[in-house]
Amino acid sequence: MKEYFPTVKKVAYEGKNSKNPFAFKYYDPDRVIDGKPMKDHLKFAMSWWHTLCAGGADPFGTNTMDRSYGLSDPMDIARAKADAGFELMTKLGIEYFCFHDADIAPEGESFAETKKNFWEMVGYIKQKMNETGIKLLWGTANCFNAPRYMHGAGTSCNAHSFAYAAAQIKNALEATVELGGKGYVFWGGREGYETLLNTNMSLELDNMARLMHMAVDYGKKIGFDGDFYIEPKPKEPTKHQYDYDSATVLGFLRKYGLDKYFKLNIEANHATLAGHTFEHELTVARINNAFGSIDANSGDPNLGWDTDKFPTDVYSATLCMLEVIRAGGFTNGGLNFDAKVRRGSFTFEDIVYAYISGMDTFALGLIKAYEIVCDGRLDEFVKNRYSSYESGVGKEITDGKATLESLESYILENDRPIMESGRQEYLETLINNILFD
Ligand code: XUL
Ligand code: CO
Repeated sequence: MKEYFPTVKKVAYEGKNSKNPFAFKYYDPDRVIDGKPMKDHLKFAMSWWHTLCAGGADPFGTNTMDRSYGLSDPMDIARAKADAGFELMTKLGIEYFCFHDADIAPEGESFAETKKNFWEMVGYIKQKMNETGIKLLWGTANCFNAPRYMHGAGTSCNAHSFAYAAAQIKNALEATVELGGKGYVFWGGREGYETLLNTNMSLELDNMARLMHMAVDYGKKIGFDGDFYIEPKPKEPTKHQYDYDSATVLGFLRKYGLDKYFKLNIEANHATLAGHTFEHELTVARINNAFGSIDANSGDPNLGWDTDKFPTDVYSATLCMLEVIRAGGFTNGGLNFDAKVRRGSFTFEDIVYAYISGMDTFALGLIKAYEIVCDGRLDEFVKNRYSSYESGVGKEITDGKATLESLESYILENDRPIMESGRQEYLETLINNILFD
């Protein structure tokens, strides 16, 4: 079989002093941390779309990368993508992948033909999964690219577009079950509005919830036993997206009775676009029992859009992994590199370098996050900071026994509180000491 990454052999862990660019410096898959191998803490996944389909085009320029794999027939290209993807995952030791329906098979002249192409490729991929042991993390339907979704999919003003999205989701969900996936993602890139002047927000949100309920019902019917996820993002491509951030999504899920079926898929770059840190979005998900999965990538402080760059910021990865540890680790979720090489990094080797850098960044993040947990000073500080709630008036407040009257009596007796420092600078130094020792 043709090799797509001929210059790359199986990428191995060689340690931080290695100068081999095709080796891991920190990611040692079987190293046990906190009773679990690194690979099970991290559950890395390859994104089909960025890795095998995206050719480097941007609004001002065409593709810089060959993603036709030297072929012309669309189904041959689809099979070549699968071959290249499984070769890459095998060489990197990546055990999971994620896909949209449109990533794996070409659209046909009719929906029936699209469906035929899709299921042929599902069969092809299933065979490759059986050969390699590689698993599906989550599936999804691309309900944002085609012109039929110009006004949205689940939130479209056009019921025919809504129905088309439903038909796509039905098949994508069936394929997720067929391939043993434990996650199904809704990312609503076109679910929002450009102007309120032409928008019935109330109907659009009710309809989005209707579509999600249909997916939940159908998932039950066909034996989907994983988690549904919403992936929050505030904007891009639509000016205002309904799934703005974790908190907004949680409000939506609760309003429509979907919170027991859905968790969140948190993407770093989407957090940045919402004006939050990655760890903020993860914390909001965790404290609401909605932590599900992660799309790892990074934005750029100088750019206001979704750059989907491979993550290299160890500080951010550490704070992310600290949240993952606090959440008790991944169950059905994992860490999907929703990231692409830069337009100028057009060779196949660049894809390998990109994944190695992302995997090493999160491996180091995991190592350092666990050191922070073992060091204990951070958690101890936070615990002490709130110790006034463990007894006396604080305990009455948290036990729900205090009233405005009882607290007024307390203040009349005790008057002003004695304040203590938040010690932010001390804590920031503590983190740096652990990160850079
Ligand atoms: C777009 C994005 C998507 C979702 C899946 O910003 O993140 O790739 O992850 O549709
Ligand atoms: Co994403």
